[in-house]
This record gives sequence, C-alpha cells and structure tokens, in this order.
Amino acid sequence: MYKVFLSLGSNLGNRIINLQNVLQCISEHIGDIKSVGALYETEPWGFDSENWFVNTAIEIETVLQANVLLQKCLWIESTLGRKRNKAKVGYSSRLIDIDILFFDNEIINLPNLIVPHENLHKRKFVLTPLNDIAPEFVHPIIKQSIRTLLESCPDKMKLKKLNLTLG
Ligand code: PH2
Ligand code: MG
Ligand code: MG
Repeated sequence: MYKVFLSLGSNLGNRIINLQNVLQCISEHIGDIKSVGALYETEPWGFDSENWFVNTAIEIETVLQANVLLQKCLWIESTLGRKRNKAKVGYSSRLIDIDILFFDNEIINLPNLIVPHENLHKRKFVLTPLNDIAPEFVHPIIKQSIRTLLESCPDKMKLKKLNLTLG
C-alpha cells in the first residue's frame, strides 16, 4: 500500500462540483481517501486568466504503482471533461487538474512523471492545503517539512480560504 499526496485544482465550470466528482472517481478507481485539505480560491499562477482556481490537497492510500496511478489520474481528468490542447504552450484554464505531489518517499524521474512534483515547494496554492493535512511530512529531496517549506515560500500569489468542505 502506498501513501500518496495529490494536488487538485479547477478553474472552469462549477469548481466545487468538479472537485467533488474527482474525489468520487478517486475513491472508486484509485484508493481510499485518508484526508482532504481545506478549499482555497487561488489566483492563477504562471498564466493570466480572470478565472481563479479552487485548490485543495488530499492524502490517499493505493495499491497502484506510480505509472499506473498517473494513467488513472489522466483518465479521470479526461472523463470529467478536461481537454488538453497539444498546440498550446504553457498553462491554460482547466475543468480539473490532478497532480501527484509525493508517492511515499520515492524519487521518480520518468519522461512523463517527476515525483516529488518539481514546483510544489514554490507554490502556495499547493503548500497551503498540503499543510492542512501533512505539516510534518518531509520532502524526500529538500529534507524539510511542509510546514517549513510553506513558512519560507516566497510566493506572493493571492489565496482565500473558503468556508466550505467537500463531501
Ligand atoms: N495549476 C497550474 C498552473 N497554475 N494556478 C493556481 N492558482 N492553481 C493551480 O492549480 C494551477 C495554477 C498548472 O497545473
Ligand atoms: Mg497542475
Ligand atoms: Mg497536471
């Protein structure tokens, strides 16, 4: 059984329902959801859009290997209506985004999968909900806890905690 942290985000459509649907699909097709962070409305990072994201982070337990987990995440994204525009360079708005942050303490460097997620320590929209559920978890490469990474993160992006929970 692997302990995995995922980042979830949506900035199109009914963002809360999209995230609820993701949780449902994950529990049906991937494994048990152990904890869910708070929901945050966050300014788009790395691209311009008037559509703010709703982001959270979850901890799951799964028997799936990392590459199988990635394929299931991509399948859930497309089942829930995400369209990837191959011609477009950079980030764009999306109904749903599922990113693998940590896979146990493994360090994975495959052409299509890098774990821990390369930019997680630079992004408040990832660290803030992760800190809700796993402040003591230590980044296997940087060797610092999520709490410390969040405290020292220079990201200036705006972020608002929502008074809502998924479920
Ligand atoms: N995801 C991105 C790019 N930018 N910005 C916010 N606020 N939240 C995201 O989930 C996000 C982003 C690429 O996956
Ligand atoms: Mg992402
Ligand atoms: Mg992604």
